[in-house]
Amino acid sequence: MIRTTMLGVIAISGIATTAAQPVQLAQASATAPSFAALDANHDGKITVHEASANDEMFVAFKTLDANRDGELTPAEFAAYAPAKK
Ligand SMILES: [Ca+2]
Ligand SMILES: [Ca+2]
Repeated sequence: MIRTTMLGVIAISGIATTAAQPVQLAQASATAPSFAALDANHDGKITVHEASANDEMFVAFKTLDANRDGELTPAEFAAYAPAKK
């Protein structure tokens, strides 16, 4: 069966490609986003919606929003210190 053989080759090459690539995704997600990067509309504040673009930021949002107005100012954002390993 030619079809079966081809599927086998694709599966094997797929595994080889995955193994050859270094793990970079975890490294990228550990990088803290900048205030400017999160402030999508550049109004000087980060809303929950803007923070949701970054999983870690979204989780930290409630803690960082010191005055609980639903927005992060640069001063509030400055308290954000993601765990570094
Ligand atoms: Ca904004
Ligand atoms: Ca706030």
